[in-house]
Amino acid sequence: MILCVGQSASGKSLLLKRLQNIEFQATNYLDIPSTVPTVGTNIGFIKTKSKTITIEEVGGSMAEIWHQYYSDSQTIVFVVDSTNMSTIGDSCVLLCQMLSDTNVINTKHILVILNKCDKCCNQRKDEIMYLLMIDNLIQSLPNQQITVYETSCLTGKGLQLVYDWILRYN
Ligand SMILES: Nc1nc2c(ncn2[C@@H]2O[C@H](COP(=O)(O)OP(=O)(O)OP(=O)(O)O)[C@@H](O)[C@H]2O)c(=O)[nH]1
Ligand SMILES: [Mg+2]
Repeated sequence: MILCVGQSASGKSLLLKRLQNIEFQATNYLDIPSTVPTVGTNIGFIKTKSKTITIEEVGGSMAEIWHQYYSDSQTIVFVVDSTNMSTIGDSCVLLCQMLSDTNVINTKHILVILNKCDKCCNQRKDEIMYLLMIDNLIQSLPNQQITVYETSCLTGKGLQLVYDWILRYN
């Protein structure tokens, strides 16, 4: 099972919808499926020719109980709204808390998604990574493989990479 966490409105529910409907080659989706804030959890299934992978989102408003789901997850996807500078500090704290949880220390593969890269903004990927202290985390956690991708669930950018990562490690 993949656990998908991240702050409210970072784009987890839309990501789940996109991953279940594989048309990543699209440079621009025509549709933007509606989402509502997830209260509790939201489960999706990614079907491939050989297997079905379960992905479980736990809403951002449930951050205090994310830790209850860590031990059941094979991999974790942490979604960040990379365009919201007012929440990036909180995302950093939540990411550090998650990575220091005893049940996550054995989770080898973690994917950090810098979402909403379609939005007009001046921040560059390395600046967001600096604010999230990603390089420090990677150095301090040599037994875990932390991957970072930029995505847009609006245009589809980066979703193929996410999909390939999920298939590789689940
Ligand atoms: N511009 C842009 N908007 C996005 C993107 N991904 C999601 N959104 C929008 O962001 C809003 C919140 O998306 P959700 O997927 O509901 O966010 P969430 O992380 O599931 O939020 P919670 O369930 O409350 O934790 C919605 O209006 C989405 O359409 C993106 O890549 N780009
Ligand atoms: Mg949601």
